[in-house]
Amino acid sequence: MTSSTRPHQHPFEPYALPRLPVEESLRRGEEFFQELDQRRSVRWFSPDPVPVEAIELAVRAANTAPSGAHQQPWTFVATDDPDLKHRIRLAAEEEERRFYLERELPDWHGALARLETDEHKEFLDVAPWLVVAFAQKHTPLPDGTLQKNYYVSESVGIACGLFIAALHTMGLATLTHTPNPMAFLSQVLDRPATERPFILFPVGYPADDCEVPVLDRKPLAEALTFRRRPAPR
Ligand code: IYR
Repeated sequence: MTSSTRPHQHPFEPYALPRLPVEESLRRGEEFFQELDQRRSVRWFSPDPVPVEAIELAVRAANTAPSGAHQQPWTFVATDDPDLKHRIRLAAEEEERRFYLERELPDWHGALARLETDEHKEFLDVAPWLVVAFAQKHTPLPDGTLQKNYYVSESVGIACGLFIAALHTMGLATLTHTPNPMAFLSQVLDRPATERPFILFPVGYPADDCEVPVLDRKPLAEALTFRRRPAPR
């Protein structure tokens, strides 16, 4: 059966990608990888403004993510309001104080030591934008009922990855910040109970004196294992 005679319940349309010559395809892959390999998570931001269009473009990129049953279970809430940012900082620091100072955290302390993070989250005031990705476990439908969404974390995680990549390609830095617990973000940003905060992204240019910890990426041989069919003899 060819695509044109395949019966459909829902409208379909033809789709093709340009068939790149192999060398061109690999060249683009190399270029894309080299670009992404320059990305680092940043905790020291410049207060310089970032145009709202950059945030819109990054969310347009995120919004192309594949999602379970195409339910697109994300909302991105962006604020450049200094008062809102400060309320978020104060609430995040309160959670983080509990995390760093009050809980028993031997495992965490070991895992996080290299990052030298602490309960102070100045970047939440300094970065010109805070963007919070919310995950919708359910989506309210126009008839007032709730649609159950599938693979919500996977879908929103992929969308966040595209968001991060889009920011990077625009020369902008971010941090995947997850104050724990972060339910306060629903209150401060006035979001419905059908969605939960997923990741808080400060967005801006790196500060002039920004530093990042020296870290290695996992070697390809550890990140990728092939099980290929044996070469013919
Ligand atoms: N939420 C804390 C702790 C923290 C946790 C992980 I996992 C990190 O990669 C970094 C920090 C904080 O933001 O400081």
